[in-house]
Amino acid sequence: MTKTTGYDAIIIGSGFGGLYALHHLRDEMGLRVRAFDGAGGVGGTWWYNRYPGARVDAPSSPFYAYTFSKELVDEWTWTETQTSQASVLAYLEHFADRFDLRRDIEFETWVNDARYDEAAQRWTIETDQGETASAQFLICATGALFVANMPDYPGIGDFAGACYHTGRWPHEKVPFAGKRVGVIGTGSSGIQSIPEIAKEAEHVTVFQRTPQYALPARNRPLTPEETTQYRKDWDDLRTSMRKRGGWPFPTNRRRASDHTPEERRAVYEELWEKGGIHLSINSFVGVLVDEGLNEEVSEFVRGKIREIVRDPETARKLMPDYHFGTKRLILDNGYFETYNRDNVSLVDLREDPIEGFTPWGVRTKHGEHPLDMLVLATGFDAVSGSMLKLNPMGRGGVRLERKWSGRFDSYLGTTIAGFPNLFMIHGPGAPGVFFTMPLGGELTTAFIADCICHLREKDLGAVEATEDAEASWNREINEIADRTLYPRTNSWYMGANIPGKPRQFLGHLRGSQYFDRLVEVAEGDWDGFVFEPIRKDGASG
Ligand code: NA7
Repeated sequence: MTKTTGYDAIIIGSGFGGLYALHHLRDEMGLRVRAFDGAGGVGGTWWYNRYPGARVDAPSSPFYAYTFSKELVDEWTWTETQTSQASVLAYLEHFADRFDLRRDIEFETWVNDARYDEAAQRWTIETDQGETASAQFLICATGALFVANMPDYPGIGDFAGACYHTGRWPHEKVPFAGKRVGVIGTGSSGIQSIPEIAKEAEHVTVFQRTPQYALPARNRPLTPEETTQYRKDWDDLRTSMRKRGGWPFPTNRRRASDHTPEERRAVYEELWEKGGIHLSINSFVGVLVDEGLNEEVSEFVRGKIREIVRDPETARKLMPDYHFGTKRLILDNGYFETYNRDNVSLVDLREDPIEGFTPWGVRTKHGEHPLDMLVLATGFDAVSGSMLKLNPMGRGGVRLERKWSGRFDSYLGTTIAGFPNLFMIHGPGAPGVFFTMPLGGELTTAFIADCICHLREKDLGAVEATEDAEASWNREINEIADRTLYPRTNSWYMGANIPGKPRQFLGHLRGSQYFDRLVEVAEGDWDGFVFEPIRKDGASG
């Protein structure tokens, strides 16, 4: 019989969220904690997403980092304004070593199953290493962008060349020299990797389904003065991030109607030159709400694409036609310029769809595209995908895939009715990518920790969200999203990138308000939750 090891908490995943949860629950709370990760090292998404050109595409160095430890801020030096994947991974490795986390993480160990035992008020997991473990609490830090979306083109397996998904990139360097490379997908991963691949490959053919807005990242080295300054101001910056949706600096409160079209144009120009996400968050109030204003910014970016791309036919194919900012905003390093190279061509899949694959290339409606290598930059089954891959079994033997067959219900984005003592970090209904994720993970963990303390102090065995709380949470996040232009676009925020996935806004757009709410619930009467006493017949605790 397999031996089952008992813990207070089991954490699945060792990315930003899982590593912090392990540190906090183990070192700050003194719980017995074990973490499991299928990967060979820490990093989560950053362990897998190693494609050429991979960088943080949100407010980056030094803010895409843990905020809680001033010592950590002081001892780690970021080198560029837009952090590379290698730097993020090195940082997470440093974090794991600094807080001695690796000894409690089992790498290369997939959690194949997780079941709740109602009598024991505990979760039991089984791994692909034949191990079983149980714990009162199951913390799912399984990643918002983890399950790779593999395009289901019939016959794709007929292609005989190498084929890589950007989210599952090999650890060894992939040589492109002398190769004809096809890239399917123009989200962040495609747009970041295409310029890098084009520098080396003989030819790159980009297969584009949706043209995208991308803003120049204007990546540059961080100066020693900037580093000294942010370290000095860290406490204030941290407070500011918490108050401003994860972004530390005040954003402009200008109203578009107070300015002439020429003045507005000058603002867009200035922010375009500044680079990064400024054009999106710092131009005028309401860019993601007001359709007319959004169209003005959209047209400004289209104009920039027309200016950059020399071939008018290629520029035409690159014109985005959705509302600016309603798909994940992309920060690029020479993406549009890449189309001026002789070795890059663009296939617009809307006019020229893929019809089949041969051992030596792709066949579209209008022609053959001989290829040696395929890069699938086709994204992820985002936010809900990793939880459904785990597919835990909750109360009454109900699997999550049954519960979530029509809608990804959660309460506060962290708990699910019918799944007692289970917590998610960045689950559906949480801000996730709409708030700087490392800080979001810290704040979510604080809520989970408060909940665990409450159970311990009151001698309770289990906590569970109610279905009513889930229903009102669902209404609340949709009401917020419906006031914006986001739901009008087919994006992974809406689940629209995966055939058959229920359509639902998967995030919470007001991160600061969301974290206020978590504090309110924890400091109040745990509104929306029911607690069970420790069952005398069980083995909780
Ligand atoms: P994204 O942003 O989901 O982009 C995936 C891209 O792949 C996007 O252009 C998709 O087109 C395209 N796609 C997906 N499936 C297909 C098929 N079947 N055929 C053709 N094209 C397809 O994923 P990324 O990895 O780039 O970025 C994910 C996040 O990681 C990003 O937001 C950052 O936060 C980091 P679509 O637009 O759906 O028409």
